Amino acid sequence: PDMKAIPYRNPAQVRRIEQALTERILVFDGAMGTMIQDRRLEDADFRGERFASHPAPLKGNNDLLSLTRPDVILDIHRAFLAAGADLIETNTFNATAISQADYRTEFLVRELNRESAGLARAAVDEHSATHPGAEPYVVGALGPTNRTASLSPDVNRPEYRAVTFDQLREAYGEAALGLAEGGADLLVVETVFDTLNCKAALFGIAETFDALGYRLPVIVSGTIVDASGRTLSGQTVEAFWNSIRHVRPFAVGLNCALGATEIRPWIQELSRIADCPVSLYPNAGLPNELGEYDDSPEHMAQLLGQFAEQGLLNFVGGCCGTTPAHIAAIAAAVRDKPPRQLPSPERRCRLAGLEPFTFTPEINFVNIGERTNVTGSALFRRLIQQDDYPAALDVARQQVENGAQIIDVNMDEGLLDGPKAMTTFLHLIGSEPDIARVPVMIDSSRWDVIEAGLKCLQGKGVVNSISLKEGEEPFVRQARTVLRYGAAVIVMAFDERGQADTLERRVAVCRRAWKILTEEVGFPPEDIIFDPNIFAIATGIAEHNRYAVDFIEAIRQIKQACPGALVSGGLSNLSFSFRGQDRIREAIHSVFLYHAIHAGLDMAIVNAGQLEIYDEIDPRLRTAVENVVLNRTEDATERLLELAQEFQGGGRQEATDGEWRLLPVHDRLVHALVKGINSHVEEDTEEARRAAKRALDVIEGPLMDGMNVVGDLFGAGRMCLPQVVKSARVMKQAVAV
Ligand code: THG
Repeated sequence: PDMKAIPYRNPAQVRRIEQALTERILVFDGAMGTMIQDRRLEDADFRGERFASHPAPLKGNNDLLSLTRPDVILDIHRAFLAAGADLIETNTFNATAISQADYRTEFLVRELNRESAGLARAAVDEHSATHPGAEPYVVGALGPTNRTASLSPDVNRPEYRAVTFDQLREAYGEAALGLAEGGADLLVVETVFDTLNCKAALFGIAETFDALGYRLPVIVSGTIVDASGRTLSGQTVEAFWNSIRHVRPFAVGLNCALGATEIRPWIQELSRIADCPVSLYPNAGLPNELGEYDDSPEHMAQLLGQFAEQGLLNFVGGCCGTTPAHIAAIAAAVRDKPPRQLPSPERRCRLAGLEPFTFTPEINFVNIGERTNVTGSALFRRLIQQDDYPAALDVARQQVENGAQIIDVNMDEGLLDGPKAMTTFLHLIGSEPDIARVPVMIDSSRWDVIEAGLKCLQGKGVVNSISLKEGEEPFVRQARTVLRYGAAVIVMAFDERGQADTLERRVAVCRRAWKILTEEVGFPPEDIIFDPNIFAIATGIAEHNRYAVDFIEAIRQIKQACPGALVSGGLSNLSFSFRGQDRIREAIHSVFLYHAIHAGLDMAIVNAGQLEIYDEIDPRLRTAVENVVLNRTEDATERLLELAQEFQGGGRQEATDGEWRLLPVHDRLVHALVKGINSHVEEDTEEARRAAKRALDVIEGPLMDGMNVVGDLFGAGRMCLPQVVKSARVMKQAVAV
């Protein structure tokens, strides 16, 4: 079930925290890691007696100190409580099976979390006993692990991942269980550098709450790593928020990486959009050459005090390099400042790739690229069957270049291993920032393929589709799962009796699905997208003549009957009877869209490169098509067939290589490096080499020039890490030549 459906373990305590948040800014503690470092502990401290003969080095396994030097951890908690922290974090930043594997201590994970929560609990209870009226809380810390689910650690194998969604989900579930058992009051998934890791964490935590029968408030805290304002895996702040808001976190925030100075624009952004409390605990500045943090308590307190003044904060604290002195100064600086007021953003379908995509009223129609579909494109099918993934990726890239705002991916071909093909393709897309920019629609009639796809999406995508075809039970189960993965969903107008093909059935089936989703599952209405079936018209069968008009009228009625929901359709289905006659097909699509958008159609799966403008269709053709689409005359189909003879063969070409191919070779190489395009790099490099005296001149000339541009753009925040990784891949290829 949806997280909200499970009760809090301690509802009265949660209400007290919520009340406090309306009155003041709550203060987090400072850094655990750098405080431990200052104690200069030796391997023997980490081992204690219990792990004296452990077969691997243990120095640096800070989380283990909760078992072997609990006195050190307790002292740090006490110091932060004395400094005025309202919330202290457990010493569990690396206490997941994935991170503990470095020390071969995975078997300790549950105990580490339980004991660390217990230590923090003891410190908090001791503090409350001596400070009447104070009620500090224990926040169970869940770090990012040392692996990333959306990026390949190997530039030569962009489809490879060092960790899977399921491994992360299990590891976080186990850690959360230990934290809950040890008495944590809240949890924080922190220092999120890869939102897919975070989504897996939130999934695993939700499963643990299911098993426990209660939940704890969960805070999610991301980390922005560079001047481009993106996470390590390339998402913007708003895309990050869109990708995790399905769990309705208790608070969302930023921590680590940057100091308060550099983080200002990004916390402003988050504060503007998040409809839950906002937290911030930055480092004490950026690390210096020695890896130390230099911002003084006064400096940090002054800046964070300003942020508070501007109404940006609900929680504040410190990350790496912050000491009890920093926390005391910060607590003093925010003490009398009012907490941030929560905004009430409009309810909208908010998706994300690396960038956010919101269905706003200003966007009256959204293109979903249909070409990355093995059943819908002979070319794409051949490329996937032949394992030519680079060329298959170009199909996706072209869709985006041609204006697709979302891309539909379908691997439903009998001879393919669907889950594997979906996973490989989505991993590859993940390494292409100019494609991964947009949200993905996972198109399959197989649930295992859909679920495999969901495990690859860092952003917020769309499941295409679920329906009442097999009855309510699987429908509800699948909808709950989609919600837990954090995707929007297309619901086909399909029930136990089959596909709805009349106006009445289309509306009735959607209305029934809508009631189940909103009342039983708790699915946000704005994330429900109905597809009332676009069927082929002009087939010669009289019953098919009403399909388009009925669809258009169904849009109006569905939007009335299901407030908040969106409507979509697979546009190219409509013109199947004119296969091969692209000009006619485009005219049919364009006329249909003109009327359907007017009736409220929000989006459609289309060939993004082939959308004719309504006003530019030859008027004779347009009238003939309109008669067919709107079913205005008995002989409309025949008339159009006649006209088709005349207009046939006028389809337009899809875009090919850009004009950059006409540039001199130096500029082509620079362009390829900056854009991360490897399609011509080998021949261009060879051409440059032939013109140069030595191969080294090519490296020191055009290639370094290109990388310098990349460096400048990155420094200026105009490129993000995944783009730079692509440039590096092209560079490597060129140097190899
Ligand atoms: N609703 C939803 N999802 C869908 C559909 C829908 N997904 C699949 C499909 N219908 C939408 N996608 C396409 C993709 C391509 C074509 C039609 C629908 C198409 N392809 C050319 C053809 O068959 O003539 C292929 C030509 C080629 O090989 O290049 O028309 O309705 N929710």
